[in-house]
Amino acid sequence: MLFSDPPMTVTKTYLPDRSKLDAYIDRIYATHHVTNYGPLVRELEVRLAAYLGVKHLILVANGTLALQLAYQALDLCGSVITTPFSFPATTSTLVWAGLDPIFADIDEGSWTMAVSNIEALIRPDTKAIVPVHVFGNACEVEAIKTVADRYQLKVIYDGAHAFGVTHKGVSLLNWGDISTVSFHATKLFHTVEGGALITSDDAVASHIRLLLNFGISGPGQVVQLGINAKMNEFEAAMGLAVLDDIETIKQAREQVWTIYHERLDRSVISFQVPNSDATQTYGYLPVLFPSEAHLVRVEQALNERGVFPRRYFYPSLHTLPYITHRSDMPISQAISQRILCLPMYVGLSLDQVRDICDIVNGGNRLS
Ligand code: T4K
Repeated sequence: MLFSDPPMTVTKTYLPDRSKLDAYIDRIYATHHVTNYGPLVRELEVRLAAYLGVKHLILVANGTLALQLAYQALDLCGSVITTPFSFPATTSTLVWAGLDPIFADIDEGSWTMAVSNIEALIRPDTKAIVPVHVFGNACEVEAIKTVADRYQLKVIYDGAHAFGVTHKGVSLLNWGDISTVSFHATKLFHTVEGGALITSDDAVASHIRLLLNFGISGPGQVVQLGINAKMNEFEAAMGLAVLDDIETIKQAREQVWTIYHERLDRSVISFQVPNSDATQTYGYLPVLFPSEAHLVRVEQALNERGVFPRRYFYPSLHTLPYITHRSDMPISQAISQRILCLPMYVGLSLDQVRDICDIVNGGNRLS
């Protein structure tokens, strides 16, 4: 049975071939243009927009700033309906912006926001819905649009995990007034740190471009409030080199994903129920255990063999100390306590994946 040294973690950053990365970095050395919307950032924006099939893709320094700029660009105030099952950034950015997060509990199978919970939570001051395509699983985008249109609410999708997902054949990131993505080092596609905002609205796109650069429209022209959220050229160089390899990355991850799905015992664990109208990302490998005690036993057994999965997303966000609008979220609470994300990255051998599956499957026998 496997013992992994060095330890096997939930993910491992993909690093492209050094010579390919160097070819992009040589261009930075040739011009000394290292930041402030340089040629590599521009090139990456064009290539990513084409690859993903979206109209405007605006690169920023990280996925958290992408959310903050989205709320600012849509001039949000008051309360916002969001999901309790996500990474803290989904909620913390709302609180940071002075918005009041109102949680709508998730669906038991898809782990995304249950649309049937939204309407009852809408207050006179509610301005938007912020759902998450959690682990890349597409939300019920059509039903969310119906509710949002009925109450004239904006929709901002936190698509941090939704790189490359299509819904009914078109990019999932085209849904909502704005979608955001994270290009953090732990993601399937990354720029070390980074993120992007995606929108089809020309005016919103122009507004975001001003917001991310101090509100400066040209020399001596500060036309609005802004902040520094720029991606730099070295991050773009990494992004361009990773994008060159994206099909290889996806294929390698799909192989790992397939072994997990074939080998894990569904009488021990269950998987997230995928949106049947959408494609997979192969970004994460979350599994749901029957109880937290069972999860902890398996996690310990994996740790003893040098394998370190991660409890994304725990705790449920409605329990965070800075939440003032308290409510019970029984499904998110129960699910967040029972999910473990197993190792999923390029370079993981298929034998290692099989060994991890055997340890997880043996969880019933662990005490
Ligand atoms: N919305 C959602 C739904 C999100 O999930 C996130 C971020 C955001 C918004 C905000 O986007 P960003 O502002 O981060 O762009 C990670 C990431 O930091 C975070 O981006 C991500 N979601 C979250 C789900 O996971 P940690 O705390 O798990 O990172 P860490 O350092 O423990 O790394 C996990 C494993 O990855 C390590 O055990 C080894 C490997 N690793 C990590 C790093 C940093 C590498 O191989 N190389 C590395 O450089 O948060």
